Amino acid sequence: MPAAEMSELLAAIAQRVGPAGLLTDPADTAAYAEDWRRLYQGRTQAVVRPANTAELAQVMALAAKARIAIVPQGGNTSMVGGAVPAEDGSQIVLSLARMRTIRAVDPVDMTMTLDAGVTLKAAQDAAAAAGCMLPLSISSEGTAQIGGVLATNAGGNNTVRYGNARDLVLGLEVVLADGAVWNGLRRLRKDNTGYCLRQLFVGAEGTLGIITAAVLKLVPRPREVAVALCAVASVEAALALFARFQAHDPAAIQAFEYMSGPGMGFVLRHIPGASLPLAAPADHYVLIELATPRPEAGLRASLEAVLGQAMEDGLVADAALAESEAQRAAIWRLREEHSEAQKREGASIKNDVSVPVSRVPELIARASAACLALLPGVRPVPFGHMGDGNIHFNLEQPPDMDGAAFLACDHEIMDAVNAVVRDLDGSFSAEHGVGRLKPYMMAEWRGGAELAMMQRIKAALDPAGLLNPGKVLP
Ligand code: 2HG
Ligand code: ZN
Repeated sequence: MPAAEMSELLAAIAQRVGPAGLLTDPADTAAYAEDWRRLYQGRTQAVVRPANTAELAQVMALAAKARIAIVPQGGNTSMVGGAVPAEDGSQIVLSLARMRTIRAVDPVDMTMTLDAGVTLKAAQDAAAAAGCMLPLSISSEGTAQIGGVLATNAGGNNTVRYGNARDLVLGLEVVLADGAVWNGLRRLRKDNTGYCLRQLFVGAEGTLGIITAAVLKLVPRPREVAVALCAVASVEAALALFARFQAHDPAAIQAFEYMSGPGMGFVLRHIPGASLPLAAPADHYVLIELATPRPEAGLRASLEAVLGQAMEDGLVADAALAESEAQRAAIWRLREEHSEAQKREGASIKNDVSVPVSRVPELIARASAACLALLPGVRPVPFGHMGDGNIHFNLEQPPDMDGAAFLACDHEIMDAVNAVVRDLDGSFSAEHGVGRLKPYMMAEWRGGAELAMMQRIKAALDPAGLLNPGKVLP
């Protein structure tokens, strides 16, 4: 777009959103143009930060008229470059960060209605203050915002029990590519009135419309929570332990997370204050969280019983049970700091993949062998949500290799892992989405009728291709 037209557009936008709503100084916009992993250094002439849906809708109408592309952005925690603008400076970033009102929490309906820019942590806290729980938990929840969490259909630690973000959405408010506002903020448990439009926008990564507010389902707040960190004999032992907890009391399992020895080692090395509450480091770990809203359920005794038997049977070598909220948080921190610790260790290639739960051991064994054959010295760091089959099969650079040279192998490594995933009936993206990193995989994995339907939906809702171009679709 010629400079004169761009400054005319920005002046019109400034009129609608005021000085607090528009950043154009490169010093202010730089942070919005780079992703958390630093895979992409984009450039943008403006970051627009509307204060409410009405302002945002006006911005979208102006952008549509000027035919300028919009990149919606929440907490900018994408692992696949889903919220970065292109390098050529042709796209405007639309930040939802100023839209952070919690509109209502209703403990009878068990719902909350909130703006897209509320962080997931703030939403969880508001639900807890009303005696409920928002059962979505991800490592980046302090920064990630509801709009992004929904646009990417985030999964996280509690999927094993409550499903993904998609399963928690009752209603949405969405601003469309032309600036029209769809108010679908219904909070009904039953509503069969035609196509389920809200689910189109969940997981579309901002390519079909901008989510500006949502109604989310809440669940009863747990009365008892029991957490343990275990050293387990192998990935197979971790799976066997999961099966035992399922047989014992499946409704109590709230999280079942796997971690490897190398991943835990990075956390202990790089994260200040992290310490292992076990006698000795191990090659494999499991974090189990049980929770229930039922009174006097005796979860702690359940945990001890299952783990005690598993120790006798040689599945578990050692276990630490949290005795306090502080200990529970410290155990969770060992898991949640995995990404940060891996980043501090060096360059990494991520594979956010899923397979049927029963095939997780095979995934880890075969993908490790495939990557080591391709690049001797590479360090597999598998971890993640074993209870739902989503493993972050990440690779850390060989210690003596240049980081950039390692990252240049990303397609080769991802393709090798994906070949195993495909063989195990899995998916190449379990919870992080497709973003800018993986559209090239779409034709192979979702080609034919499926991709054609996606392209027709995109063309219907965003005919000019102005919403988050270059993401999701090849
Ligand atoms: C997690 O489960 C996140 O902690 C990030 O999904 C995973 O860094 C990763 O690959
Ligand atoms: Zn994850």
